[in-house]
Amino acid sequence: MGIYFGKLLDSTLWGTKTHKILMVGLDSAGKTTILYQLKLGREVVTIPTIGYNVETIELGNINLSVWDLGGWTNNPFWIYYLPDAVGLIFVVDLSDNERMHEARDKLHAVLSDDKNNVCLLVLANKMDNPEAMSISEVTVALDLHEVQGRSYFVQECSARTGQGLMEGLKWLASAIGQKYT
Ligand SMILES: Nc1nc2c(ncn2[C@@H]2O[C@H](COP(=O)(O)OP(=O)(O)OP(=O)(O)O)[C@@H](O)[C@H]2O)c(=O)[nH]1
Ligand SMILES: [Mg+2]
Repeated sequence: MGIYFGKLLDSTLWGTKTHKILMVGLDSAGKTTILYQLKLGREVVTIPTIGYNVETIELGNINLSVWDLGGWTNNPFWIYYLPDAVGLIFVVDLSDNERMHEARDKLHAVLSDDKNNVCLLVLANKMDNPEAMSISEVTVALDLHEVQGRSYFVQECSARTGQGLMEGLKWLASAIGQKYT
């Protein structure tokens, strides 16, 4: 919390607020495609992310600094990025039925390492895929009813077309605004 307010003060002095958001999920869920669809407004060709990508997304007078962590490893690298984050985006591939339990385990592992109860946006990606699960199915599969003590929201989206991404991000910016002002 102290680190957060220090950063908030720095950014407020310059007229805009910059909030650090951590984006995690299994490999190939679509995190990097989401990041650049948000930044550039178009689909980009990606390669698996080793390490992270970071971009600043401007939403009115709020800047979201979105950190996209490569999902290829089982190492809990998120622990290094969580302490000064104020929001978490968990990306799940709606068409990856087989690895839904793995996605569930990763989500709950990240949440249990988060000591600040940051706001959680679940981006249920690849809704354009004909095999995509529904929101209610993914809510059950990820055991989201077990999430307690934090605001969360599930947004269906497609990083391919951009559908749903801004709605999700606006919810996150608003939830962060309510929590920290
Ligand atoms: N159909 C469909 N494919 C998508 C969508 N978003 C991403 N993809 C595809 O999914 C694959 C993986 O996307 P990435 O964005 O690289 O996935 P990632 O989560 O960053 O993966 P790592 O960097 O390995 O953690 C790519 O072939 C994308 O084109 C989507 O909304 N719909
Ligand atoms: Mg990536």
